Amino acid sequence: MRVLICGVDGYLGWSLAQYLVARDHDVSGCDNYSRRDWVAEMGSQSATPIGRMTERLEAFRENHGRNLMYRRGSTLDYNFLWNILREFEPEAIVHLAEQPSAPYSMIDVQHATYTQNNNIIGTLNLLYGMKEVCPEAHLVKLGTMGEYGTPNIDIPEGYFEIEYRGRKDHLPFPRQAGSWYHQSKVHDSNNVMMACRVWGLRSTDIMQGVVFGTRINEMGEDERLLSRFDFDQCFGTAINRFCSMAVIGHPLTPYGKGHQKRGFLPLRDSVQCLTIAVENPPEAGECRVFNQFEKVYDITELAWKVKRVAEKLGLSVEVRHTENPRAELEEHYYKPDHKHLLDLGYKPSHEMEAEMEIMIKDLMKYRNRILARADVLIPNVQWDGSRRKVHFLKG
Ligand code: USQ
Repeated sequence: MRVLICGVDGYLGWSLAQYLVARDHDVSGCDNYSRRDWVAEMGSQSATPIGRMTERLEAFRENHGRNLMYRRGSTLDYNFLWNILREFEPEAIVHLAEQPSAPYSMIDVQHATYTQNNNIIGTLNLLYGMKEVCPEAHLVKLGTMGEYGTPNIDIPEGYFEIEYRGRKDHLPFPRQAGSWYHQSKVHDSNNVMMACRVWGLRSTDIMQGVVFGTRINEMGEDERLLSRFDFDQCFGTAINRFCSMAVIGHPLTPYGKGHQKRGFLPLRDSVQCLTIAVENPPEAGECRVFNQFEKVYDITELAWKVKRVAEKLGLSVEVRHTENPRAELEEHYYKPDHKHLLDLGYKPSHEMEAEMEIMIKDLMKYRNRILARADVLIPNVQWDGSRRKVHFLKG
């Protein structure tokens, strides 16, 4: 299948390109390197060294025996998008080209409007481009589990049956995001749903949980094929941050009471699930929703798992709760469904601890790169708009 990945230079995009090509798909990609700029703006860098795109493409060709067709450009540039859709004639488009950080979107009004403009307009351009150039293609759009928030009832996959004043319907489940970033994905979901309903496009909206991990098997031993791995307060996700902290002897930082629950999945499962979605397109006009995660965990439980695994590897690790910079429930009910991908053949790859062990061993090689930017680990982006560094909590 011909697959176009928008955002191919990112954490998921670069990994997915390799996973797809190993399964004999023709892969093309575009990116404008925003992720590199955002992380630099946070004063940080990827723990894994990331080469220039020309070096990455060369390594890709040498190791996978095929070219990754690449164009530099932004989804905000409609002419650019229109032209690459014409050039690549994709049968599936995986849209990962968005600003993915909740804290980054909460820094101030400029970062909030930047995030919503980038994400919502980029997606709208893509929907228009598909309508004009390749209306039969399948859009695999990366959303987030965070669109649903943390309601006090079970969360279905996108839609639910509702009875109201004696009548029944099948309707989108309410979305209650907790950051301008997550809210941008809610707006995207609404726009994608409308494009399917009104223009007959086909789409899979992926409500993805928190991803962690340093590698997928297809990267082999060539360091140039590794994906980026961020650990700063904005672009590092919880387990990735905890593992980075463990390798440099920094305390692990569950926020507040630390009983926030989220769905998590390793990088290798994320690319497996996205590929399953690509290979099983929905009917024209359908906007299908998949909840994509392996299992729900409590944040403190994860910090203690990282501590146990790291200590087995000879590291000495402390878990210390900090003030919570976010406005979120710290103890709550959380029971989302995640059946559709399992029904299509998703097989979770590893136990959590085994994946953490791989990560910590990988990160020990890059310990100095994390140490050099250790000051980005403690957050100072507060949900109330202030920029006060959080303190460790007592006891
Ligand atoms: N957390 C801590 N300590 C830390 C870092 C995070 O307790 O040092 C907590 C956060 O407060 C939050 C949870 O861990 O309750 C998850 O935080 P995160 O930074 O790992 O993930 P989040 O901000 O929710 O966003 C990430 C990705 C985003 C994706 C989302 C999926 O950055 O792109 O959409 O995970 S989900 O969380 O299911 O919405």
